[in-house]
Amino acid sequence: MPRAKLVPLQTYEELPVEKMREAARAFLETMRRRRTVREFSDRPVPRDVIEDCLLAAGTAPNGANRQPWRFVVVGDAEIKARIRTEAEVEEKAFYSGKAPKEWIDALEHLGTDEHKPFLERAPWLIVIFAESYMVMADGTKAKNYYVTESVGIATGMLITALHHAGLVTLTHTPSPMKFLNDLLGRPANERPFLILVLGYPDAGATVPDITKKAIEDIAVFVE
Ligand code: IYR
Repeated sequence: MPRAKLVPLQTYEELPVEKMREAARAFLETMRRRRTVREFSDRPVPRDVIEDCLLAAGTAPNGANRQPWRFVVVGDAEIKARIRTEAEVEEKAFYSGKAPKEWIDALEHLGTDEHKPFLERAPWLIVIFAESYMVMADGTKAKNYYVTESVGIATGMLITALHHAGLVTLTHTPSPMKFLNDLLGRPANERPFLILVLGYPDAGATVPDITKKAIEDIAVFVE
């Protein structure tokens, strides 16, 4: 059995408890300013910023360090338009009968509908794929582990990185999303996970009047 090669942990930085408190609180305030935005400006966002945010996402903990994600970053106007067209076909079906009434009712306060102009207007769409398995050089398949969890964590870190960089995002999940494989030429081992729309908010952008749960409603401490 090959033994693991372990090296000293050199990157960890401890904070004195007071600084820890300050850091936790400051980050909470930063995160509380994050809002999902549906009205995007068409102002360009430099590619190198996206690359750094993707590298930050790529530091995510994940199953067996397989890093089972693939980010397809679409800035091409024609491809964005095709994604919009196909997504709106799915969304129209969703909103006009496919989705159960209970689901439609749950979305009502968000003001969403089948029109997705942001898919064309935002400067970038990051189409996130989850690699269900790896294909080795000889064509054999190798299983990946905790794929959904891993890609979910990386996506959360990407959203956080983009927010930290002063950009806004929208997590968009047309259902079904299989058309994204064909449109973007992705192989069968990659499953579309979600579309992350990113850019600047449009002038006068509005957001739903919603709040986040309190600590006692999201956590239980067992001490
Ligand atoms: N995919 C649809 C519906 C939708 C579903 C959920 I759950 C949301 O939180 C928001 C929207 C759409 O994009 O409109």
